[in-house]
Amino acid sequence: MLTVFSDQHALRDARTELYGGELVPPFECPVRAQHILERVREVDLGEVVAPRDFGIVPLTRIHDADFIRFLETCWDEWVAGGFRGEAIATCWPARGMQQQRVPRHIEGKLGHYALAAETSISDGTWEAARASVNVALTAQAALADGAREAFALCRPPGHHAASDLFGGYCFINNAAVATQAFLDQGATRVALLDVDFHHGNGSQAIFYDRDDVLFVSLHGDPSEAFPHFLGYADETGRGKGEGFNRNYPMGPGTDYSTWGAALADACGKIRDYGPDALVVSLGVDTFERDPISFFKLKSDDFRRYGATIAALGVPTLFVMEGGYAVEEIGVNAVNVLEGYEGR
Ligand code: FKS
Ligand code: ZN
Repeated sequence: MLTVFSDQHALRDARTELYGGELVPPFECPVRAQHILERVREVDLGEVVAPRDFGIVPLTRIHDADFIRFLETCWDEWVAGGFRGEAIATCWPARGMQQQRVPRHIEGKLGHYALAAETSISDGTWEAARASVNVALTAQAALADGAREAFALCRPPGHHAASDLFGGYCFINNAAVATQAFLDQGATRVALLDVDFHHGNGSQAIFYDRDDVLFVSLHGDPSEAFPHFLGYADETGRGKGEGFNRNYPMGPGTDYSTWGAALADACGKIRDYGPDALVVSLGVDTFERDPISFFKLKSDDFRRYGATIAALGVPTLFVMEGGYAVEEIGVNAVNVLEGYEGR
């Protein structure tokens, strides 16, 4: 299987994450991508290529122009504001306050566009996010050119980013942009399967009213896990999109007997939908030793579910999302891809 990877991911190297009331080194760090790439090479998964530049237009199919502009200019505005640390949102348009007006001051803008406070914006973040979405689009183009599968080794991740929101380590929704690219190139239906431990609130929100994308997500129960405010089982889509959103929230301690059964059910929905392409938001933070998650999947389980996904027989684009057990992240992510290839 082809892997697309960009060295420029390393430009996303924030010093701080707000976690447990402290500023700690971010869980979402450059070494994650390095370890995955090393494992891709170790097992000889296939060719590794650098991305092409697709420009801004494919991003504007998913994200608002003012949001893209904010990401592009945030760091410079923050520095111009005279702040010494990294750009962190500290105030929000909460209940009863104005949601529509975008403040002129950078602290107001951060609150308007942030869905959470853990994700600092730092120098190079925008450049890395651009490279990451180009990785997804280059892998998507390989499928459009006839490949049956490809691996977009994206970093930073994307599934929490909505049309005008960043956070949860995400800035541009790589999987959503790639999904839209399939549709813009003539696909009629695309399934987006999100197996990251966290609910893909951004992807869900982006496609919630639509029937040309089936969004299916397996994740930690939002009542217990980030992003906390979306991802419940009764969120099934709206209007024309009714029935085209499926959530499988699961509780602490969930192991493969439960998780695998949810995946089998999810794959049944995907099969019934009959998509032209499948995009997998691939997070391996479902692993038993992940430091910030509460599922109990073992390394071999990743291989098993790769095979389950392959049995759908649909051209498949894997887009890297989360996973923070850094030592095992390469084995776990590549196990999914090897399982998919039946090796
Ligand atoms: C734990 C707090 C969790 C943020 C978690 C973000 C997860 C990001 C991710 C992605 F794929 F986007 F990277 N704070 N007590 O793994 O979903
Ligand atoms: Zn995650």
